[in-house]
Amino acid sequence: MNPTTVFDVVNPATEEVLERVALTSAAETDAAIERAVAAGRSWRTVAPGDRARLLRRFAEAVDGDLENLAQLEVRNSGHTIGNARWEAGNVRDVLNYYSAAPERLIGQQIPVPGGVNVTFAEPLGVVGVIVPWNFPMPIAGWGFAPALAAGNTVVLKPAELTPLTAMRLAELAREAGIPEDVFQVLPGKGSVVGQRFVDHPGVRKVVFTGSTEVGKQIMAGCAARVKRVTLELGGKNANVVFADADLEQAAATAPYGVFDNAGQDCCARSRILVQASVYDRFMELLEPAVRGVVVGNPGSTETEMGPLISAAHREKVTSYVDGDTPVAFRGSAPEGQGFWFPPTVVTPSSAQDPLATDEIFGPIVAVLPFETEAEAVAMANDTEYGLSGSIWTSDVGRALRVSRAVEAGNLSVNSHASVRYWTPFGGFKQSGLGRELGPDAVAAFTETKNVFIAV
Ligand code: TAP
Repeated sequence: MNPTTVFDVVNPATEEVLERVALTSAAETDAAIERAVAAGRSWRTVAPGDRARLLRRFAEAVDGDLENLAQLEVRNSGHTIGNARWEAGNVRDVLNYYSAAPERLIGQQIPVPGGVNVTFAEPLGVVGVIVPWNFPMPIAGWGFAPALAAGNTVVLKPAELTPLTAMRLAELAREAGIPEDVFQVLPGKGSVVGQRFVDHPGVRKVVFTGSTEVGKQIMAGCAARVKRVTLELGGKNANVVFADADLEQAAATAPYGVFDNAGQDCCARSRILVQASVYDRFMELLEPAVRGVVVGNPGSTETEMGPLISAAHREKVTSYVDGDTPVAFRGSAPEGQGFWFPPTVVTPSSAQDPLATDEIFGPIVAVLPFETEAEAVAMANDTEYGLSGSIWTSDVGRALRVSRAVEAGNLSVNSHASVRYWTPFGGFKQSGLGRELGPDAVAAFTETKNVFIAV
């Protein structure tokens, strides 16, 4: 096979080639988009109850294949089996949640003089979903489930490195009875397939998750065609620990707030801001928690952290830690085959250090002290990102004050969880545009049409 038309999908824990996947060309992408346009003419007319039933059947098919999908993600992405099972379950749950939408695409009757005025929630047409490698299944589902529910057809590009679960999801959709051209998965390069989603006039909306840099290019490309866009981009999220917090709990959970998925998470709490009066005690408690993170075979249920996604990505992460880096302490990581990197805690002397400002997207966390609540808020906001964050305190008033003052889309108090499919997810500032999940996500996949009938 021609090496420019296939991609070797690699297991990041073993470096073994899992599969050779054919890369979709620009011409094949255009043909798929045109088939999606044609399929949309009938998909939008499917009776709401039937569309809902098809989405529920798709959810059942995912549920029936859950263990297979999870094991596939362990091999393709190096996710721990516990996380991968949650991720496949999340696709099922999101499909079930949005299967209620087709029968609730309710418009308004607005009183006007001279006639009757009604509004309709119309589908946009073809939606292009561009998915990164860090959460291949959930991020795909957050795009395709509400889009399909609203009567759109979907073309989806998984990341080149991690296409396998998305390809399986396309098979499951077909088994569930969703017509082939209504939901198409096109493995390939961002610069080819993703770029055609942006440039092809048949695609009416692009949903992109990935780096802020590529997100800006996509937004510019979509602007040229007034194409709708939802962007979920990077983060440099703060975990703010006040002196009045339950310090044992804050320190015990901080590693999971940042090292989950080996730190390859736009919601990773990669800055821990600690009130100066408890800084030393917090670091004493954090050290055993970090050294205790179980790093290794992602297929084992004991494992808490797997490898990084690729050799190139490990090189990027490694570039942040050299002989001069103020490393406080590190956990362990296996030697030999696999793209391993140990959980690492650094203590930069300045909040402007790249360790404290860059989205490293790996298991490195910067700990910084602060004196007052106002300083904590200023430090948390001293970034162009604004995706998520945590606030640890026992004072409810402070929890609410700081939650309102931090410029981020998803905050957790005495918790690090950012994602629940019932609630909106998205970023402030350069972390994105628009919201996914929650009750309002379907509105992002419809146009409001106003119709006046003279009587
Ligand atoms: P990106 O380059 O942003 O890739 C994300 C997705 O966009 C992939 O499917 C990619 O395809 C596609 N893409 C790339 N260039 C494109 C273009 N010109 N037009 C349309 N689609 C395009 O991210 P990455 O290279 O995977 O990771 C780089 C950095 O981005 C990471 O280190 C991290 O900082 C950040 N990142 C953030 C997130 C989230 S959730 N915010 C997720 C992943 C990465 P290919 O697979 O072919 O590249």
